[in-house]
Parts: sequence; structure tokens; C-alpha cells
Amino acid sequence: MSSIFFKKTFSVVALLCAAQSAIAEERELRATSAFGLGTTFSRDFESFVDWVNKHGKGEIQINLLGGPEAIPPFEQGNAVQSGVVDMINDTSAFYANLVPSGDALHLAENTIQDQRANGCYEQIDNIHQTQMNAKYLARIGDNMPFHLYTTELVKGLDLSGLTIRTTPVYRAMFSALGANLVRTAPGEVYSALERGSIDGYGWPSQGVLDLGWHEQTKYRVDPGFYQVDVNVLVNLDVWNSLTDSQRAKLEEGATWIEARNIDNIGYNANEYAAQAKAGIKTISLTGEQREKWLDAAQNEGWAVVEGVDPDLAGKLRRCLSN
Ligand code: 173
Repeated sequence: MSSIFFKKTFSVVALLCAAQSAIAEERELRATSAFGLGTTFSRDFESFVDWVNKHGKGEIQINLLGGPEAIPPFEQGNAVQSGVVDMINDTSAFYANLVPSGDALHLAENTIQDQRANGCYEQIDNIHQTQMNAKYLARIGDNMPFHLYTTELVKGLDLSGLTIRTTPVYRAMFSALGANLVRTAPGEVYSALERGSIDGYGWPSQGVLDLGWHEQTKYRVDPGFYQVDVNVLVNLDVWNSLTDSQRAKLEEGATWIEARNIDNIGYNANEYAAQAKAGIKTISLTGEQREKWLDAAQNEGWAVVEGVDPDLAGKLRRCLSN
């Protein structure tokens, strides 16, 4: 009798312990986004978070704390590096202070799927690990080019006399074409346009209407150039402290969200139509001007990365090209 009692007590205790250790094993990662929650460049990240929270129950969860109001956009790289947060959704242009060669990412002509297949992903991951103590988990934004948007009619390739809002993405190109540059976070663009302190801004194909900037924008210059990189990064110490299975779950979510990058082709078309409807006129560069515009984008862009690290620039250029 006493032995049955013992066995029963033992198994109840064992069960309780097992349940407790399962609970203890669930990890919660605290995350922020450099872009406003609910806006274009956070939406896919929010879908990724929902995916992980649904498929990672009992194992890994993500607590999305907020956007630029939680941590200023240009500070989020430092925050994930130091472990103030565990995960961020951010573009390399906003953490260029930490990973200067990250400027290569928006120069990519291929997709993250190509980069995973040709070994480029490992190199990019390695740069993030060594330079900013972060795991490069996912890239969102493929198939979305950047554009110049203005309040003035731009004639040809000459941007002299125009003050343009930039980030490191457009700096080298717009400066080579003669523009005066002001670097601002996205949150300051609307009021800068309203005040007339800028005559235009660089921004991707998507998101202008989302932010209400169409009210202050007259023109978009075509063609677009480069390719958006919005990256999901995880503090490296946190990444290393996860179990294999927790890491695998996050990687599965990364593959899932990256597979949706292809949808951007259709979204771009919708966005251009919506911009036209909102009164934004297109300035289309053609022929030689078009070639020079695109050449300025690529050549000036790569010159920056070569200036940071010529050897690395060469390696990245090979694996980010078609
Ligand atoms: O213009 C920007 O703020 C910028 O560099 C960027 C990069 C990726 C997505 C959206 C904006």
C-alpha cells in the first residue's frame, strides 16, 4: 500500500516537474520595430510575430513592444546590440553606424532566397554577428525599389538647388547629382515638407500614402532604383542561449515571411496607381538619362561600400548581383 502511495506521489510530482520545466522553457523575446506599427515596413514583421506566436506556443513567443515611439529608429540597432531589446525590425540604413558595409544590402539585385542559396546570407549574417552582436534572421522588402519624390519639377538629372531628405540609402547618389541633403527619421518628413524645409525625399515605392505624405508630394521620379532591405535581427547572446528547436522555429518563421517578398511586385503596381490617384505625377526618365540615373545609383552606391572595406565590397558585389 505504502509503495503504491509512493509510486503515485512520485508520478504526480514527476508530472508537475515536467509541466513546470515545459513552462520554464518557453522563452519570450522582446521586440521593437524601427517603423510605425501598422505601417508598410512593419506589417510583414507583425505577421512574422503572429506566426511565431501561433506556431511557437509553449516554446518561443515574441512580445512586440512598439515602434519608433518605444525606441527612436536610429537607436534600435544599438538597442539590439546591447540587449536592451532581443529583436528588432530595422533597415541597415538606420544602423549604418554599427554595420557600415550594410549599405551593400540595398544594392542587391537578387533575392534573399538567392542569397541563402549562394552563400551570401552567411557572409551578411557574419558581418552582423561580428560588427553588431546580432543574428541576421530574415530579410523583408525584396522587389521594392526606392524613388525620389519631390515638390518641384525635376529637370533631367540635375538635382542642384534642391534640398532632399535622405538616409544612407540615397546619400551618395543624390549628392553626386548635386542635391543638398538632410538626414531625418521618417517621422520628421511630413512636417519638413509642410514647412518647406525640404523639396523632396527618398522613399521606397510603397508607404507614401500610408504616412499621409502624398498630401505634400507633387512628383515621383521613375525609374526606381535599389531594393529595400528591412531585416529581422536578434541579439546574438539571446540567439545563442535559445535551444536548437527554438532557433529552428524562428528560422521557419523567417522562411515563411521571406516567401511573401514576391507579393511586393503586385503591391508596387497598386501603390503606383494609388499615388497617381492621389495626384502624384510621374517624371519618367528615359533613354540616356534613365541609364545615367541607374548608373549613378549603382556606381555611387558601391563606391561607398568599397570605401568601407574594398575586399568585402568585392565579395558582396559578386553574391548580390544577378
Ligand atoms: O528612407 C528611408 O528612411 C529608408 O532608408 C528606408 C529603408 C527601408 C525601408 C523604408 C525606408
